[in-house]
Amino acid sequence: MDLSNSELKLYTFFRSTSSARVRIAAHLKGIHLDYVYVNLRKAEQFEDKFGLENPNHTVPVLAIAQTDSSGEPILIRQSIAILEFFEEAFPKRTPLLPPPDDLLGRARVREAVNLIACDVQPPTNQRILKRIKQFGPPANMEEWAKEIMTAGLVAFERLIESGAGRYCYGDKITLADVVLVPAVENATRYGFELESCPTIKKVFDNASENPAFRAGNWRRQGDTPLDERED
Ligand SMILES: N[C@@H](CCC(=O)N[C@@H](CS)C(=O)NCC(=O)O)C(=O)O
Repeated sequence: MDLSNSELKLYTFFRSTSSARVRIAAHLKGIHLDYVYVNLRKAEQFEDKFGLENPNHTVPVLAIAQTDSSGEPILIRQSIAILEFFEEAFPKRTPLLPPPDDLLGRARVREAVNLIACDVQPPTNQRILKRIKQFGPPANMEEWAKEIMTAGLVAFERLIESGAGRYCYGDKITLADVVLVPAVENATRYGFELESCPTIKKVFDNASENPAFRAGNWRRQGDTPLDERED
């Protein structure tokens, strides 16, 4: 598949951690994305128009300005599938997985990615938190989010501590860092104490200095409201 002349559009929301993964990876790889903003605070993900792009009503969605063999527009509607697609479509641009001969390293990175993407983010997604809030006491949305995010990040710390260097796996940035950083930013809003996980803290501090992570950060997006912005 030749992407050299294809426009790539990303449906994104500034505050979305799953969108941030894709924004950061695209910056790291020098892939240009045109952003289409979907305001989750206004429930735009549930509008019919967006439902046609993603029947699952979540961001991110990558749209490639080409059609597939049946003439349908090409859309990728899961962040990890988009990240893997970038790896395979642009293998030479800042690889974000260890090299193919480091099989175990690739598995290590993927297990860290999946811990966040499969075990932490889904039960703390906006639509779940809204439901918890609706249930009311004794259910407590803030506690729910803090507990799940903290437990997941403490487990993440255990997974990476022996193999980490500057980043989650050695001294090169991988998908584990790309997925971790937005998850940490989100978890600290709910009271996760970064100091309790020293390896994550080191990785987070190192990655946060990187221009691609800064550019993909939720505070610096075109749809970040002025009062939540940072330069
Ligand atoms: N597994 C999906 C998760 C996507 C997801 O849950 N995105 C959130 C924002 S981070 C969303 O769109 N939430 C809307 C909602 O909960 O209604 C992925 O990795 O793309």
